[in-house]
Amino acid sequence: MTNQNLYTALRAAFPADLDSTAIETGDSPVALHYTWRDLERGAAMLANLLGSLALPPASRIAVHVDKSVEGLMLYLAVLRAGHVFLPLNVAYQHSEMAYFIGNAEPAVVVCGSRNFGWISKLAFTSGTQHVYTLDDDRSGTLLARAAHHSDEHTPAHREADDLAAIVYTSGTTGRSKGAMLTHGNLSSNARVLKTYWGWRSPGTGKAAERAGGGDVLIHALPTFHVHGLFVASHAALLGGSRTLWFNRFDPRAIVARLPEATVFMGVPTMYVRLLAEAGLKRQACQGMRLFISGSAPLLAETFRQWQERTGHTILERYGMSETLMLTSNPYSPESARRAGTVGLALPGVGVRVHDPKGRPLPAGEIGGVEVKGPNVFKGYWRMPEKTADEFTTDLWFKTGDLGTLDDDGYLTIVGRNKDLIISGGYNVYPAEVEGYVNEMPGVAESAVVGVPHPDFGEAVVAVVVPKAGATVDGATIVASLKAKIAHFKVPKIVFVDSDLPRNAMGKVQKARLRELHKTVFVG
Ligand code: MLC
Ligand code: AMP
Repeated sequence: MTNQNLYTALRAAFPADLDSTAIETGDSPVALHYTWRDLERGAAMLANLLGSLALPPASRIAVHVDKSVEGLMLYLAVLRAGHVFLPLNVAYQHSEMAYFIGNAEPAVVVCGSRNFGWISKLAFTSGTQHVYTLDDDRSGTLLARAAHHSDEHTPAHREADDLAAIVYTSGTTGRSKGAMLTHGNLSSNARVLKTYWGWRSPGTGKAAERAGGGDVLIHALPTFHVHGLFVASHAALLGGSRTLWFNRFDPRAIVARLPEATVFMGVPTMYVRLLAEAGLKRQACQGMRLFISGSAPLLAETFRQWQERTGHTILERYGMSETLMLTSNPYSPESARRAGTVGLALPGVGVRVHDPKGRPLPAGEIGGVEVKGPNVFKGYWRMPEKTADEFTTDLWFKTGDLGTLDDDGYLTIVGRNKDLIISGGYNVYPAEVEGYVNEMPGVAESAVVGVPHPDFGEAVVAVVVPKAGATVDGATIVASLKAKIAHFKVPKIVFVDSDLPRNAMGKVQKARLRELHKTVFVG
């Protein structure tokens, strides 16, 4: 049987000239050039280090590090060694990490050296045997240990159905769920996107030179979520393309490098911030062939402004951690990309819209978006009941998004039937934040909602009701929350009120709160 390990597919796409540049760093003090051979050797050494630990197959390797090329090599090494990559947003703090480590029981944890004290304590207490550090300046114990290992490694044999990664997505009720993604999920989606988005491999010889060489991707997304880790990295690796790599998103630095690139992927907030740069002009984008947006709704206004300023039409696509990419606006012709829609079902992916009773809805009607395909995950880690709840009886996955299909098959996402806020591409579950606010002294109850924000699309705000006789102060609540949870989840404003609007059943009317506060950021 052929080895279905995703690494073997990615490695097969490396260009023949292994000494050509695979990744050039855009924001390190000095530009670093990583060749394809460097990626291959670095990942081999790390895979051999993991091999030396004699871990059981499919051990979870939890990674809470700042973005770096070595972090990407670690991802490749985990695939190669046949273990399961578990990326964690570096903004997560103690209580969030305690849950992830307790739930996933990783065999290895890799964290930044500044977080080693508290994370190693959590990990060792939960039974993890190995904790390494990795910083974004190529320092840390992980690389020091890996340096003693061979730079040759044969990828572990894996079937398409074997686990490659677990990506935690927050739960509407209760705790986060780990979406289990297989080698087959990741490689099928990567192959489809490579073809659908017309990825250009560098190739060799005169024909390739005439065609202008291969794609150059600007990678400025975080690598702890599916957009940056899978969609962007796999596209470049499978395309054998050069990457201009940014550890942080700095719009000015990116505009300065656009003339050298051909593809950019970002969340809508990134497009809004790029538009605020005076240097973003048609000329800077002359060599670009594709701008892709996803992870959150792209405003039609941003779509149009981008067309006017750059002459390019953003291609919007739609996906989820559980399903990878589901739909995309067409690559060609550009005029077929429709603002406000997320495009057509990708090849091999089924998309349908059903009413709450599970009946199919005709074009133009709004209902729950359900999907099927080789990209759809295997289930939630150790949550078989939750997994079963999220699939229909005919095994379509219920995305929790509300949408409508038009006669041409274009999907428009109009809302969500899950209580979720998407702020700058990060998901925030109100119930989780409310749980922390409600525990604070003097708080009787609270409601957390998302309201329009010019930069983040949606911003988190909270309405807090004090206990009788108590006084609470918004700024104190914000400060206490910042000590406990990832800052992107913390409300940008906390309103204090005497009660919350409720319906006849006593349920908090979040729609009314959203309406009440909808202009706080957008005047
Ligand atoms: C940062 N902050 C945010 C925020 N990002 N607040 C709300 N929402 C956000 N998205 C806050 C920080 O907590 C911090 O607060 C302050 O802003 C400055 O932090 P920063 O790190 O300097 O922010 P910045 O670099 O400006 O980050 C903005 C951003 C980032 C847009 C570059 O949010 C980002 O990379 N977003 C992309 C997320 C992503 O990749 N999503 C894909 C998910 S996968 P304080 O209080 O500390 O000052 C998915 C599936 C799919 O959805 O379809 O792709
Ligand atoms: P995540 O849990 O981080 O994988 O986020 C997935 C969610 O992001 C989806 O269920 C959608 O609600 C949202 N999403 C992703 N892409 C888009 C898009 N292009 N337009 C609107 N919402 C999107």
